[in-house]
Parts: sequence; C-alpha cells; structure tokens
Amino acid sequence: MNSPSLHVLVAVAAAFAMGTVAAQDVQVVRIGHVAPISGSQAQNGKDNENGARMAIEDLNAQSVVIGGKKIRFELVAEDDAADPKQGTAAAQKLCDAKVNGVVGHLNSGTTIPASTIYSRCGLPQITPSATNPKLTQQGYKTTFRLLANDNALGAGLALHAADNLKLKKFAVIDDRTAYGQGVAEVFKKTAMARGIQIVDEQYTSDKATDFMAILTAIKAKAPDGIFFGGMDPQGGPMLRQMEQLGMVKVKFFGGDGICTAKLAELSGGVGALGNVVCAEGGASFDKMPGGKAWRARYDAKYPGQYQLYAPYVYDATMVLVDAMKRANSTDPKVYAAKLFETTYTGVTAKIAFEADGELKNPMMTLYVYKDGKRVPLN
Ligand code: ABU
Repeated sequence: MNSPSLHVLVAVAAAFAMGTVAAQDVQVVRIGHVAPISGSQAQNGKDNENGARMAIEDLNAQSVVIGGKKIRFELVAEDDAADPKQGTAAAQKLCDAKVNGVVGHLNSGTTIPASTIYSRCGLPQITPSATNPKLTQQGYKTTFRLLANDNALGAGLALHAADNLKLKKFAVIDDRTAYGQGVAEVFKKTAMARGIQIVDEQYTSDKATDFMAILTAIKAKAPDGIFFGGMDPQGGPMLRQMEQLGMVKVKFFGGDGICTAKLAELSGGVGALGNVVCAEGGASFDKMPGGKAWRARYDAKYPGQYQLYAPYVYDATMVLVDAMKRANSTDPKVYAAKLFETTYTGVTAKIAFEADGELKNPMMTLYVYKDGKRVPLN
C-alpha cells in the first residue's frame, strides 16, 4: 500500500461524505397546482400556473429553511380542463404523490369535489379563484379561499345595477356550472329584492359558442341588462352576438369569470364590450399592497399572459409556505392548523382566514371596459 493512494481514497470518501450531508440537508417540498391548461379556459389556467411558477422561483431564491433543512420547492402542475371528473382525478393524483400542499383548482365545479379528496388525505388546499360559497360550507379543515365569494360578487353587481345605474329589467343567463348557476342565483335574488324585474331566464353551457337563440328570446323581452353567470369563452362571443342582434344598449353584467383581460379579444372588440360591468373578488392592482410592482414583474416574465387570478395564485403559494415556516414543518398534517392563524401581507391583500377557510375582510372591485381595457370603477 502506498500512502498517496490512501490519501486519495480518504479525500474521495470525505468528499462523498460531505456531498451526502449536503444532499440530506436539502429537502424537496412539492406544491401541487391544478387549473384548466387545456380547453377553452386554458388562457386563464395558464395565467394561474404562471403565478404559481413565479412564487416557486421567488421562494427558491429566498433559501427557505424549515425544520433545520434548506428547502427546494418544486411545482407539480396538473391540468383538469375545467372538468369535474378530471378535477377529482388530479386531486387523487396529488394525494397519492404526497405533495405538501395544493393551490387550486380554478373552477368551482372542479374545486368543490376535489376539496373532499384533499380533506380525506389531509392536504391543505387554497383556491385562488373558485368563488362558489358552498366550497367552505363543508366543514373541512383543509379548504381555504383567497378572494371574495359569489355572495359578495352577485350581490355587489345587483346593488350597482339597482342603486347606481337605476336599471329596472334584467334577463339572466347561466352556464349551468357550479359557478355560473350560483353567482346568477345570488344576483337574481338581490336584484329582485332591490325592485329589479327579472324578465327572462335562459341557460347555456360552458362549451357553447352560439347564443343567438337565447339572445333573440331575451331581446323580445327588452331588458335593460343581461346578467351572465359564466366564463369569458362564452361571455366574449355572447357580446359579439348581442351586437349582431342590435342589442347595443343592453348592459352586460357578470362576475369574475368574464372579468378577464381576454374578454375584449373574445368579444371581437365590439361596441357592446363598453356595456360590460363585471366584478373581481379583490382590490384593483393600484390598491393591492404589492400590486403594481408585482404586475410589472409578471408582465416582464410572461408578456401578454395576464388574465385575472395569477396574483392570488402567487399569494396562495406563499401562504402555504408561510404556514410551513410557522409550524417549522412541511408535513401537511402538522402545518395545516397554522393556516388558520395566518397574518400575511401578500401581493393582493393582508391575508387572514375565517374559521371556515374564507378570506377575512375580502375586497371587491367592479370593472368596466374602456378602449378594450379593464378599468376599475371603485
Ligand atoms: N370565480 C369564477 C371562476 C372560477 C369559478 O368559481 O368557477
């Protein structure tokens, strides 16, 4: 045996040992994200996923340490195509993969059934966009929402129609989804309580693109406004077809599902876009704690892709990790309870949760479209 070889072996063994220690000191934490990345709502789903990716990148740049270990965050991105069955399949996949937390889903129709699966496997879930109130009425300790729900959106829009615009007659259309049906119901109830007459009710689906028959029926009832409970892939073409039918003075109300950057393009930029009033369950960028600076960073990273919910997704990701830090654990069963004690100033708001998982003191902003761009009214 000559001693130089022994030295080399010792050095290599030491390096391996050091490498092993370093590897053990880094823990991978996986955050699941679910949204429709395929289908007609893909532009909204992609915007959401961008928000999650941006948060993961920022977290990794912060060198977060939890439980004495440096954490490397990874995003596990799933596509549910806005379909309830694919939504539950994605939820089961994330439970089976033992991810550490979930941001999503985008749609109420997928988020509500998925929440049962997350509750069963003890995985905290924060939706950045699903607004049907039923989500948080199930008594789950793993379900959280980061924006105002449809009780606020539907009622706020109805009060604006009745009290500010003094509109008297509305027709209501919904797309028969959990979101569309729910928000339309709240609008209708509040509008009627404020003296607005509902002159017609029509139904469509979240796959439809031809609304001529239902709009023709509504036109015959001469409403001052239409409330549409649904999403922008239907809202845009509906506006175009209203214009074709000469319904150029009819107000077009809707919740956050139509209140996207893409609505202008989907409507073909018709004059009827100027009749839109829609609501978002949060503050406008100008009034968000970190809104303007965050939006500038988002636009630089993902030019032209901003739609609506990305800052809520970003905050939802940060809020999960904030709870892990306070629990000093990335174990969902340990840190879940800490989410209820959240006091986190995010991009969108000062975030704290009610006992049922709803956001405390959510804001709401009404928007109109001017020159093809969303402009806040309040
Ligand atoms: N909040 C409108 C879009 C998502 C949903 O609730 O279905």
